[in-house]
Amino acid sequence: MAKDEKKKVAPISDLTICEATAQMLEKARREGVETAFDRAADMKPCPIGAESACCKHCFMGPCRIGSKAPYEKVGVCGADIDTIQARNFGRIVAAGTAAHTDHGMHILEVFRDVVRGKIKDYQIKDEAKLISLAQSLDIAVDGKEIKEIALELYEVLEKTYTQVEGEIPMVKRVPPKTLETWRKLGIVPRGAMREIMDMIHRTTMGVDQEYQNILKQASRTALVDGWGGSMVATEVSDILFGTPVPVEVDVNMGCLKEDEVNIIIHGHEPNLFESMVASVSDPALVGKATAVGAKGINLVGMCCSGAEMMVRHGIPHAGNFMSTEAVLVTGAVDAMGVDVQCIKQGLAKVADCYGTKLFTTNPIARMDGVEHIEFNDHEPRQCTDTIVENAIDRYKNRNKPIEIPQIRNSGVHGFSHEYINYMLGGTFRSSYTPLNDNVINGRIRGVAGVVGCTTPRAKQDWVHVELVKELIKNDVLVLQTGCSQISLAKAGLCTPEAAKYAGDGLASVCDTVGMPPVLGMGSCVDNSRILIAASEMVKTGGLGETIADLPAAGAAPEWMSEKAIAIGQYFVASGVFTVFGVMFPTVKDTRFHKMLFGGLEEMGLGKWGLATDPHEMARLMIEHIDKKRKALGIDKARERVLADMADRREIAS
Ligand code: NFS
Ligand code: SF4
Repeated sequence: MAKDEKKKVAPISDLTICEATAQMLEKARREGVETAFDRAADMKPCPIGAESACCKHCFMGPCRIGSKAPYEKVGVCGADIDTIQARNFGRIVAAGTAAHTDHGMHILEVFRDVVRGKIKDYQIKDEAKLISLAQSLDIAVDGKEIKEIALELYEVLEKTYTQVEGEIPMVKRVPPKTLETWRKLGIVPRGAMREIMDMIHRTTMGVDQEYQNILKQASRTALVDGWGGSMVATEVSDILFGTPVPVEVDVNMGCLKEDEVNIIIHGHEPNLFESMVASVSDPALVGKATAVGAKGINLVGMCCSGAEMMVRHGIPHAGNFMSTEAVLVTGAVDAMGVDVQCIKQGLAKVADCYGTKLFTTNPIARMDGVEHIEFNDHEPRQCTDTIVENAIDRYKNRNKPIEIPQIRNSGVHGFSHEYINYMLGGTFRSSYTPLNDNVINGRIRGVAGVVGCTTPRAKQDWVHVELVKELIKNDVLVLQTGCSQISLAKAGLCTPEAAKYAGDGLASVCDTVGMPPVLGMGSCVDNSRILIAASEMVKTGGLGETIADLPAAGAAPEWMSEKAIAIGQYFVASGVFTVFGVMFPTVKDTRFHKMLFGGLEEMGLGKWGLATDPHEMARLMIEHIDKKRKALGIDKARERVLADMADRREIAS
């Protein structure tokens, strides 16, 4: 696979700040192995598509109408730029929502079959969470057996997906005033299947041609993701596999071990990974590994299921989305098992070059030329044991030189919203009051969710890290999920010691509690934990009546997935100012763009922002947080803190 000489070759230092990934990209280049970084350099994004100024919803087109003001050009059917952008946006949201809700529905089915005793390989791990979730949904629990409560909970949660009329169950957790706004706007979700079907229907040729109305449905669809599909995925996964509590864990490629059988699970649904944990702990399989000379079996995660296993069980994590090909270049990965979402087809070729055994496992996600071992929740070990056997076989026959970047970064992860409650409130009076108090007194200026992907369209990890450094320096507490969390973990900011990079106020809170200034909460579906934390802050009092009142903001600095847009839109519809990096699929100055970037806020929701530079992104977020503090009348408290600091300096001089 010699590289085409004419291809543009960017210096690796422009592509990533992840040293391990950079080292592997050098090696890949030496060995003529191509990755997404190379393909991105070779593929200029289509400028019309990038601005969402084209439509292929029927075959009188496809129509490219371009983005020239005053936007008079229309499609063959007459659709204008606002209709076309809104329809494209609605479909992106529907796709992202479908991914999260299909995942959630699958986990819920596993839960049902565990409760009914049909699946024996998993059990209910967190009964306390099961009971508190049931109570939060008004299910009576007194005098009932766990099984009975669990079945009732299943019946209620299933409505999240299948209900055709009414409101999804989790709206009970939404602050009343926020819910009132949604009701007024007619965007309370009915059920995921209904909303996604509606979204796809109304965006076909010749249906909804009013951008405001299309956007309303996009919000409704996104909300059924955040407060529906994703939230159920998180809550039920916690009940089945355990609710995260802080755990010290290592990330980066140095987690691979040259003298052990290395297995990576990469994907999104935790059940495959949970079964793999059981497989690699099986003495019979460990015996087989040692019999071929390995010291043991080393299981490592990547991407989102990896992030979930990291926060739940302290399983090491090798890297985020833009490192999934690079990690194979080590030659040390004996097998990689994948399930759904964010699995590059390019992995197949790289795995082939290094003799890594790559397996697809999910019936909806096969890959051309890649061996498929179907994962069945009723006999999960069949699949994961086979992957282990194959990995051992590959270890025995390793015939490629191995180069593992010796970089490991340790940090503390696993801050569920329940744990934040306990951590700040103490065992006996666990509540969000201390968090709110610290926001009100100005030690914590505000809260930011920094989440999302990495992409070859931005220098990997750089935008995440620069943004978060600036936020914490300005006393903004950062909550993290997904690939972003791994970027910060690699930068060493997920340790309590990282409080030294925070401003005085945030640092003092971190020191008192012993927490990092950056709290890792898990995978992308675990963004629902951030929604619940926001909801708790509103309910605790003192910070306004809706999520939109909170001094809070969100960001996905290096996003690339449709899922990220769905997440962004549910944060915006929940009232949060959400800034994306890289690019945004709209034409600036169109009515649709203005509605996303401002109009929605006037309706009582949040709004979008765009900034490619991390410092500009931080500025926008902090400005918004300060605006909210002012509206709450707590900006003066912060000035007092600054005056105290000045006083101290005076005393010192
Ligand atoms: Ni989220 Fe997870 Fe990563 Fe982006 Fe992909 S792994 S679901 S989509 S790339 S954060
Ligand atoms: Fe063109 Fe209209 Fe068909 Fe879209 S729906 S491809 S704008 S004719």
